[in-house]
Amino acid sequence: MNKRNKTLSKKYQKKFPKIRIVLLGIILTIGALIVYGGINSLKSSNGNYFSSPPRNIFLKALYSPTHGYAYTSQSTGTAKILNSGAGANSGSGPTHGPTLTMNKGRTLAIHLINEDTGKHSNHNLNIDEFNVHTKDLGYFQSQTVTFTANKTGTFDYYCSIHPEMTGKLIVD
Ligand SMILES: [Cu+2]
Repeated sequence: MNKRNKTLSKKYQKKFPKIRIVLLGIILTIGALIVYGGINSLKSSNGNYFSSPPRNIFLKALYSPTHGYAYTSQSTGTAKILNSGAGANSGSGPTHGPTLTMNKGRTLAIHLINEDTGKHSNHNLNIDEFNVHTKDLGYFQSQTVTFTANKTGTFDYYCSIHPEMTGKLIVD
């Protein structure tokens, strides 16, 4: 090794000591894991990857003495809601949950929370055509289901525990 190479090698070692290389390796690994997890979380329940950010819908499952068990809208998010569910209907009897409208190809994230302060019953949410099924949520539990509206039509969402809990999803 000539003198010049020796100095270069020393300089190199100073600039990139082993510990830094190890740290860089760790950081790159963590970065790769984050990217992988991110991509995986973009996969919706019916197997499509999102091409655009999901639209968020917040639904509450609750019990009211006048309307019984029902879904109501917690916040409209960016999805269009044609009616506001319980409370919009006057009188008593079962009420329909908010009607959700979506353009085909968009991804929907439905956030369901059980706010059944009246009965503390379990609730779930299903849309068979899009393979959407939450678990049975206990009082104050919540779950988000995400799916891509990849076919047009009018679809029912419902709670399998309470037949009167239904609502419509329109994809056009
Ligand atoms: Cu229910």
